[in-house]
This record gives sequence, structure tokens and C-alpha cells, in this order.
Amino acid sequence: MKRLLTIQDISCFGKCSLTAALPVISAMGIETAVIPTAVLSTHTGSGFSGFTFHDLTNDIEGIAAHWKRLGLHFDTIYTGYLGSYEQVSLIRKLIADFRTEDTLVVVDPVMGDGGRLYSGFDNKFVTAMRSLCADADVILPNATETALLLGENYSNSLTADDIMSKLIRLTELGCGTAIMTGACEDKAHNGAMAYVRKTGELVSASCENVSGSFHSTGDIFSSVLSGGMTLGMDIKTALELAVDFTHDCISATLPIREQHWYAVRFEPCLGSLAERCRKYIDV
Ligand code: PXL
Repeated sequence: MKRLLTIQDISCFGKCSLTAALPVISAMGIETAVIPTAVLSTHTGSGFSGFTFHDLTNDIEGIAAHWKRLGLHFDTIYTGYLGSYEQVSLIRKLIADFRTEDTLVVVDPVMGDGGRLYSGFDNKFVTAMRSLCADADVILPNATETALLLGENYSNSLTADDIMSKLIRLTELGCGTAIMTGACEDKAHNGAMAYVRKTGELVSASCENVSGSFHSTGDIFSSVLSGGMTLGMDIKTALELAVDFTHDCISATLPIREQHWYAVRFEPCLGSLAERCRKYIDV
């Protein structure tokens, strides 16, 4: 059985980060271990204010040391929302300590959306996140995070050539593959585009675009992509699965969008995700 470690916060209400990654990756048939980076009462996205935030930076080294004594091995290490600037160097050390030749390292550089940094992050954090991206096999920034990582202005109307050029420059940070989420060649569609540095390949997957923004879709997408690659899917198959599942979750949310504005409704879609992964699982 494949085993994946994901490192991101617990937003106790709001169905993002760990409370989305855990059910989604488990449904894919992958054993999922977690390191929570912070505990928040809700996520910090628009619609919530006055959330609590408990930083867990001081717990990371102890967890890693215990796991080293246990001799644990992870097929994949997937990082998401981090609780502090200081966590970045601790997580880089953890990756170096647990990485073996066949470990896949996926970094979702969660920092912002819609052209804005999430509450609590600053330029120092962006610089630190750039260094974590250098350690990754795969990074998954959205357009906002791409602009931050490249030190450029944000634009929400990128052409296919713009995206290609940004993807190439993202891999120059040191990662093997850069995937831009929410990126597509035309406006009627949405999806993701990937550049694989070693082969020079450009890979994309898309679906019909649903207007508006849906919180937690980045975490859902990254979880499925990480899970798919962990199961041995090629990049195109994993991208298509992540795009389709994210689109399914958005479709399942539309009828209850007003009450369910804080995240997407992924629960009814887990069964078909599990079905699509079944042939990749050793039973
Ligand atoms: O979905 C990304 C995310 C994760 N964790 C927390 C967040 C956000 C985005 O707002 O606030 C705490």
C-alpha cells in the first residue's frame, strides 16, 4: 500500500487543507499520514473573520524525530498551507531526512489567490516558499502564487504563451515539474497546465469553466494530483483526474452554493474518485 505524508493546517471548519486532503487521498486508496502546521477555527478566506490560529511549529521536529526512530517511509511528501515562516526550514530538513531515491515531493505553495496574499503572509514568507519549491519534484501554484514566486505582477488574463513562459521560469526555481492551476488556453475552459523540465513536455487538462471562485478547490486539486502520481499515474492521467474531480466537486456545490459558500462539496464525489483509482491499487 502506498503511503503519503501531507503537511498542512487543520482548519476545523471550512473543508480545506487537511480536512479535505485526508478524505480525498484516503478515498484514492493511499495511506495518509499528517503533520498539522497550525490549528485554526476556520480558514482565513473571505467570509470568515475573527478566526483563532494556533501555530504548531514547535511540534514538527519532535514528530519527525519519533518517526525517524520508527523507521517510517513515505512514498510521497506533499506540503500545503504552512503556519509560519520558520516552518519552511524545518520542513526542508524533514524532506531531506525522509527522502529516498523514489520519494515524490509535491509542494503546493499556498500563499494567496485572486491577486492577493492570504492574511498573515508577507514577502519574507514568499522568499522562504521559493526555497521550498527548489526542493520539490512538482509544484502547483495558482496564478497569484506564480506571480509571487516569479516576483512579477499578477494578471488574470494570461495567454497560453504567457503561461508556458511562466511555467518554464517556475522550473528554474529548481523543481522538476511546474503545474499552474486555474490555467487554460481559452476562457470557456478551466484546468491546469504543466511543464516537465526534463523532457520539455507541456501537458494540459481542461474542463468547462464555471464562473466565480470556489474556495478549497486548490487543495482538492493538489490532493488528487499528489495521490494520482503516488499511485503511478503519468502526469497527463493525474492532471485529468484532478481536473475532473475538482469540476465534479464544483458541480455538486452549485445547487447549494449560497449555504455552502466556504468550500466545495466533495463528499458525493468520493465514490467515483475511488472507482477511477481502483485499477492502480495493489489489492
Ligand atoms: O485553501 C487554502 C487554505 C488553507 N488553509 C488555510 C487557508 C487557506 C485559504 O484561505 O486560509 C488556513
